[in-house]
Amino acid sequence: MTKPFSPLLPMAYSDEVAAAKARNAPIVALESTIITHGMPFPGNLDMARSVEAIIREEGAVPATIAVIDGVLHIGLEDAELVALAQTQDAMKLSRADLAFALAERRTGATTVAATMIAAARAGIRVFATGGIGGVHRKAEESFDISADLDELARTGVIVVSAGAKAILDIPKTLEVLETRGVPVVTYDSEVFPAFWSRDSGLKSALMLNSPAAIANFQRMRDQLGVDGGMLIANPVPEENEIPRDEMEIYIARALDNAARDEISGKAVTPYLLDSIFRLTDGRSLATNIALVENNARLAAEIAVALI
Ligand code: PSU
Ligand code: MN
Repeated sequence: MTKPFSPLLPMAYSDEVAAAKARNAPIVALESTIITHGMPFPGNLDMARSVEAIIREEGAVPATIAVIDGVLHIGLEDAELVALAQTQDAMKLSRADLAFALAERRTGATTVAATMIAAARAGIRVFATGGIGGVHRKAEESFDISADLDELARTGVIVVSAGAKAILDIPKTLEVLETRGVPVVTYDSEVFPAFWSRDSGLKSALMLNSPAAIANFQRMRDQLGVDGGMLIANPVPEENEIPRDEMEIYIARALDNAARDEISGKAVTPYLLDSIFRLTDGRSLATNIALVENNARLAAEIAVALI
């Protein structure tokens, strides 16, 4: 681990990321909430390791981001990854509380929003995740809209995801992204994907089919002075998908369970993912891992194309 980046900001690079920065090599940021709150152990650790390996295979360097004992880590050593994957009480950090965890010397995992903030601070422009948070179903009653959407509007990081999680209201999520001026680019498909399924039933607004074209689009945004992030929606590979009709049955049941258990706030997304994991006998987890791996590969290709 290298020395903190600034005496005031407790931020530390892994050796691998520090070396990559020194030689200006492509780096891909990875979030950690998916490890601590998105998947059970040991599948979460397998996923975290295989995603890092895929990024290296593609010629880029992985930077898994997390807060450990009040230090913002940009890249984790393997022992740190192993420990984080088994941590029971990590905070789930977003824009509101990332600095809180640092100030109070806590341990926490970063969501899409917090990972974007950390990546931008570390000069990393590409980030791979599973699915972003968004507008929840019945948001008109609960007001539950993920801070991920606002972050995409304001922070200049390219986020590669498998679309929006199908537990959300996808049409409303896309409306908010459009309102906030976030480009949503579907990779190599005419339809916007729905995480476990390739087709959300919605047409994609923008489509590009090569990492070079995505890099080129980003360069043009930079030239224009249009800041903020963009969302790349990368459909899960066909052999790993669970079709939408089938997923809807599990999602409806998971939502019923959440309502019965009066789940709210930060607990909603982890609760629903866990509930769906049980309802599908673990099949949703295999799909989840496959789509994150697929996103890591594309993100690495984009990072390489951007150099
Ligand atoms: N995608 C997954 N599993 C997850 C998440 C995304 O496959 O656990 C996490 C991400 O960190 C995302 C967060 O930023 O869920 C959204 O949470 P919320 O809806 O509370 O903003
Ligand atoms: Mn929420």
